[in-house]
Amino acid sequence: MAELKEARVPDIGDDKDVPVIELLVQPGDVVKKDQGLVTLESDKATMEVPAPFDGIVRELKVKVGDELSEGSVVALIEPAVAAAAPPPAKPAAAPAPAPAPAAAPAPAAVARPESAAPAPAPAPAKPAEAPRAASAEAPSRSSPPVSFDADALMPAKVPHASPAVRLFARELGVDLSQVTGSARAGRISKEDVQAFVKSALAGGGAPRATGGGGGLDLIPWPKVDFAKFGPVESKPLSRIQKLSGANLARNWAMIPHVTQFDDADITEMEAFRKKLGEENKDTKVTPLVFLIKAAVAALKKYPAFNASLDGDNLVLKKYFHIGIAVDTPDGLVVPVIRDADRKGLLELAKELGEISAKARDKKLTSADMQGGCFSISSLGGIGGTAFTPIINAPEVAILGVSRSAMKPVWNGKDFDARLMLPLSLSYDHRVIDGAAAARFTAYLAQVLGDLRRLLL
Ligand code: CAO
Repeated sequence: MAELKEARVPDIGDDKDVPVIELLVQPGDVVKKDQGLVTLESDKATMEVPAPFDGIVRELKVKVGDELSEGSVVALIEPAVAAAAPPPAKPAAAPAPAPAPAAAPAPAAVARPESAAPAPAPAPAKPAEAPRAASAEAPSRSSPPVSFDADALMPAKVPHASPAVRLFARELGVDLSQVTGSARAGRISKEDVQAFVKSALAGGGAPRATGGGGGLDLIPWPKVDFAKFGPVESKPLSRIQKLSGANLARNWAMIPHVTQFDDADITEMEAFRKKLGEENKDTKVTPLVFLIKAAVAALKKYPAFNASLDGDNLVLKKYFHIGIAVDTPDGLVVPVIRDADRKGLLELAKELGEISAKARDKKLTSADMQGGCFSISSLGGIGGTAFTPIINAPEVAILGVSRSAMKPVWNGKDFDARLMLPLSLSYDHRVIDGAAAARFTAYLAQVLGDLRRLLL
């Protein structure tokens, strides 16, 4: 047999110890240059390690679950010129690793970053991963293959799924090892995760909730032939609707919601807003920017609202990133305005205009929707007097805002006509109690009623 050459992991940026999730070839396979040998999957992307030249795979040096870095040897390949003879069925024994090719640097990996398309909920910080190799050490250029705990590495125990699907599953609290993949080589798709959740909700088995939540023992979803009762048209849900629907259902089912209602007297605020609008004709200043500022002030005063549950701990955030629910033709998305505490009203107004436009033009990236601390859902431009917003997990509260209206307010002697803004604060009752929520909305109303309080 001619000299075997190594196929190594090429430059994969900063990623290290990236797990192999799929073997794309077997010993004996004829491969073309750039053909994928194995698939690696980091938290950010799925990538194939390509064959550096045409040839025959004589030995695979890795197995599913191994963690590789740049330069790790993936396979021994007999180059095509030398490999004219038909390949043996299986190599009898693993040949010793051939010396590294002198020239021929490995070609760049074909990185397939997963879709950065809008996802409705911010990603959790860094949840638990699927079982990984017991040893984190990647084979170096000269080291022999590292041995791993076979039990932790049984291929069946390492679910094949892209980073986006893993993230989606994590957000739903689904344990991927319980999901059967329907795509190529048993790979798990988003649809598989959705089907798993649907079946679980219909009584077919509960998704294992991260943090130990029990499953819902619900009766099956009613199956009705609607066409029996009149003409119907079936329209598929948009991708955003499916994603946000799954998030909303999870959040509604798993978070004990309570909604606190209050009214803020924004008569003076409105006069100031109008003045600001006249002075800054090219920036649309809506009540929402004042709400963002007031929410930041309330979050500073009541830090439990600027927090997330992490098991038995409450993670209190020292930053103020505010999610804004934006209605788009394809469904609801929640881009995040970062460091809202450091921005003035006009800067917030400008940014709000930009993210709303970006959302409606479908240009939001997943990064634009991550890291939120607290969300605001404003239906004030449309109407309504109150509603119950659903908390955007892992946040613990969300402020709903309805349309302001002139109302008679008793001043002790007479009724005054005041512009009142309805506030609806939904909160996670595991973290926040009713008294704290009432204080929070009362303080919000105070700030909105007298913006000088923002200076305190
Ligand atoms: N009371 C009275 N008027 C209000 C108001 C309120 N609370 N909030 C906004 N308005 C007015 C604005 O001043 C604006 O008036 P002009 O056109 O005369 O200036 C008009 O209503 C429209 O405002 P807007 O909706 O364009 O702007 P916004 O900053 O208030 O909101 C955005 C921006 C992106 C949040 C909003 O467009 C949106 O998408 N809202 C829907 C959010 C949603 O769907 N939430 C539900 C989630 S749960 O399913």
